[in-house]
Amino acid sequence: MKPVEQWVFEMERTLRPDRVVWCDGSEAENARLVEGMLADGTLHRLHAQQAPGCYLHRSHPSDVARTEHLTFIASRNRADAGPTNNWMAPHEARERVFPLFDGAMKGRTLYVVPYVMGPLGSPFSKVGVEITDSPYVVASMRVMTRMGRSALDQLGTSPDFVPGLHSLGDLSPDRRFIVHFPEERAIWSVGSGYGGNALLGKKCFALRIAGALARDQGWMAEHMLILELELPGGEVHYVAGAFPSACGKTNLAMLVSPLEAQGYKVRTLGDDIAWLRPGADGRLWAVNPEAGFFGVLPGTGPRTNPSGLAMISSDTIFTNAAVTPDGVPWWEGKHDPPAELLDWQGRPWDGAGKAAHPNSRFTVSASRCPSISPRWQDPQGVPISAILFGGRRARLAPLVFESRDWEHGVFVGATMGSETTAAATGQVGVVRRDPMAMLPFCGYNMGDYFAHWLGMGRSLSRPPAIFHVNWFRTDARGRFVWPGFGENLRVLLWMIERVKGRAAAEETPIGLVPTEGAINWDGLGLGAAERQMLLSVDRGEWAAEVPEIRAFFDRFGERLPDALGLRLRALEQDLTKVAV
Ligand code: GTP
Ligand code: SPV
Ligand code: MN
Repeated sequence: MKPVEQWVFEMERTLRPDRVVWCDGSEAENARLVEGMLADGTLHRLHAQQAPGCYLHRSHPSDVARTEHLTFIASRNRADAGPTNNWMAPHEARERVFPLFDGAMKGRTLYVVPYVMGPLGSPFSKVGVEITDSPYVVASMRVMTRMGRSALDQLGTSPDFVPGLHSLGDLSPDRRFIVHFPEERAIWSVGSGYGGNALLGKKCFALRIAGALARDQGWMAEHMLILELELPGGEVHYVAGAFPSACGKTNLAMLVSPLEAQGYKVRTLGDDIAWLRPGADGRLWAVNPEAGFFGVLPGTGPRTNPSGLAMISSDTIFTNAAVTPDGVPWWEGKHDPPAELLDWQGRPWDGAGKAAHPNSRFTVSASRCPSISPRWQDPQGVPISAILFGGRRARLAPLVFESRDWEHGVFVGATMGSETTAAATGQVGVVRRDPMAMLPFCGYNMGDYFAHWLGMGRSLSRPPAIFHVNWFRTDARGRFVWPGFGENLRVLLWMIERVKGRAAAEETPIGLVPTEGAINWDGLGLGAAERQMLLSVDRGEWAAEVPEIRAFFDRFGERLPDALGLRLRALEQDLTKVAV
């Protein structure tokens, strides 16, 4: 028996399903699954002309987003999970969590879902196998990964796969656990059918488990978009960007250039996860391990994200969207609400509250993206010129600034703050530290993760420049000052000019901020006060941030790299220096 068969055989004994199906990823198999889900109400067919090949799924109302408080790292030593992760002793997981799988698939079908993360045949790709009792998860994994026969072929008789055990259980948050074993490279998830909790290739494997592998093997697994920027004359740059959940990765990756006629083009390689490695040329090379997009619906509209909107016009699974009685999906920001609408739970919408769930999402193949780059499946990846960190900050952070060098860039990433969003359950709009947008996704001690970042910089002779952006600054009336979306190109262009050593910048205590003349503001209709606000660095506000950063750093104790503590002291001194 192959190792994968052995594992499935063992799990069957615990799960006791009525049937076992090894998924081949074929069109016919998918059609069968969809038929079954239409019949039992897991899926609803959408409008044949206006949403061809599209389906609506309504998840359980208590299962609508990642649940970070129910997500655990089960390392032998608590310190290896670090202060920012929930830790569970492996024996406790066996005693508390594993019994929830006992008989969990009685009366259900067990699907074996083999999948590859990364382009097929790429030396950087990795195989995972998810066992699940959710046909919705199977259909989603087929879109989000290279799933089925090709994955089994790539695995062959090798034991080198990440096993992921998933059951819907009874969907109760009281019996919901998402547990990662970074030492054994395994995942258990029970009690949720939603997104990152259940599509185990995504955050569980490609970030938390892969991150631990990457630390050991000298590469990086990051919560990053990847985009391609073409300049007039054909020069091409690749940019990776880490923004926290629901903070703009998909939208930036699919940006439609307002300067297309002048030869500035943007293409998409990935919208959520990047695996990055040093190349023989001393540069950092990136691949997108995913094959699809699981993106935020609200805010996806003709002006904000026209490529995204076109991409999801067919062959898309909509989860927790609103819908017209005749089956056209709708969400806030798509266009004006139609006269009659059912909300995300299928109830007639009275116009109060949100019709679509704030974390409603689309699942669609990357190949449907009109702006997809011809290199998105390049087995070697693409060389990265610049890394962006970004948060959602109503105040404080300027539109953009550049770090002074790699080490300073790591400090900028490590000290990121961002307002929480609907992507995870809990309060929305509260500023929290979210280093490198990885707070919920780092599978080991984050102090060690910072050290790994510093070490990666030392292994690159031509490291990317590192920037910080903030599209979300608001005015006194609470409106976004910066137009965002397509206009973010102007910030990308300043960054690329910086990389090429041409654009002007001013030193500030936090890093290099564009001079006002270095950004192209033409046609944006922003007044002098607004431009000034977008580029200002308020020493007092930043000084107030320092104690919060220090308190965060202090949690890591000895595991915090000295360089970061020294950078914080230097920042504090700079901020308190009287300006001359
Ligand atoms: P995850 O998939 O959760 O990791 O999120 P993401 O980082 O891909 O976020 P996404 O691009 O889906 O954006 C989330 C929300 O922010 C959407 O409602 C967008 O409309 C909004 N958004 C994205 N970019 C901008 C921007 O430049 N300005 C403003 N004001 N809103 C934006
Ligand atoms: C995120 O929350 O960052 C997501 C959605 O990309 S999920 O796949 O649910 O994690
Ligand atoms: Mn994400």
